Amino acid sequence: MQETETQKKSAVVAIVGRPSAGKSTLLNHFCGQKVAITSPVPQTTRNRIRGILTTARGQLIFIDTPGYHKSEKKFNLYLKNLVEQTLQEVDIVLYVIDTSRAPGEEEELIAERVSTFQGPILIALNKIDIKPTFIEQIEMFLTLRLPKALRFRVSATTGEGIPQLIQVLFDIAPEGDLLYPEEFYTDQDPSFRIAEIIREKAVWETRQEVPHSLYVEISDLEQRENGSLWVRAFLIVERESQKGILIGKGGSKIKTIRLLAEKELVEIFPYPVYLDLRVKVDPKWRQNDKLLTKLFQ
Ligand SMILES: Nc1nc2c(ncn2[C@@H]2O[C@H](COP(=O)(O)OP(=O)(O)OP(=O)(O)O)[C@@H](O)[C@H]2O)c(=O)[nH]1
Ligand SMILES: [Mg+2]
Repeated sequence: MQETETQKKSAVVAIVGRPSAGKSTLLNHFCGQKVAITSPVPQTTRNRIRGILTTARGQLIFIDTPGYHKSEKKFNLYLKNLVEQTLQEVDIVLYVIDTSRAPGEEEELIAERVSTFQGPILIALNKIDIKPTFIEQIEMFLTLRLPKALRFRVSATTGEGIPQLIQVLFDIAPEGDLLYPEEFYTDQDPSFRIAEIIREKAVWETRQEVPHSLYVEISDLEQRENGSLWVRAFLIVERESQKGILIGKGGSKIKTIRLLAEKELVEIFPYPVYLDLRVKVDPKWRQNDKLLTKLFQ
């Protein structure tokens, strides 16, 4: 039956999976906007990022989560806890699997956790554009672990298979009112988005150990008379050597990060954003419970 005006669908969908499975890329594709930052470095996402898709059928609210990673380190436990919390709060689980990697111990763990979810579970077999593929092995693994979950072969990069997945998400979503206004595609506040974009540029511009040791803090935000936004942000790393990498020779690296971030922010905000970036060292930030609680929500 065709849904009428009074039978809109509305569901909250958790996007879960291993680090680098393509969860955030998929979220961005669903929303048609860059809502979450992405990178080839595992554990890029550290927060629950909401992205909203509104169509004539209703509204899907996706919650992107940090990659489910097997580790007992404090930092990882915080991220894992966010996934656990999200699984308690949603109507549907979308479990994303990278078909270019063999399912290992970590996939076993997450499949086991997902299998305890009481509601509908859909599986996105992602990165089908990459060859060779482990898809047959993964299909066998899922037949054993999650036999009832519907599977979709998709590519978050090319968009292949995504319309079919969205259609089924709406099919199984409960009826309900829209939770956000139609024009919303995320609920993030501007300072979080700015911090994330700065972090993304820094992750792409540095490798080695810098990305995992970095967080970004916005210290000042000022709307100028000409309408532009001036932002001071600190990039905080754990070691002096990392500070040196981020600053680069004669300040060249931090300048590149600033220019790349400013260029992207112009596309998101209806006014120019000027960044004043500073680099600081805090050797123990990943041990600081108060800070971790504030940062990772
Ligand atoms: N070829 C290909 N690459 C993809 C696809 N989806 C994601 N990627 C790439 O995989 C890498 C990880 O993507 P993310 O979206 O950041 O992965 P994630 O699951 O959010 O990772 P975490 O936040 O670290 O858990 C990036 O380099 C993406 O460009 C896909 O369908 N095909
Ligand atoms: Mg991510």
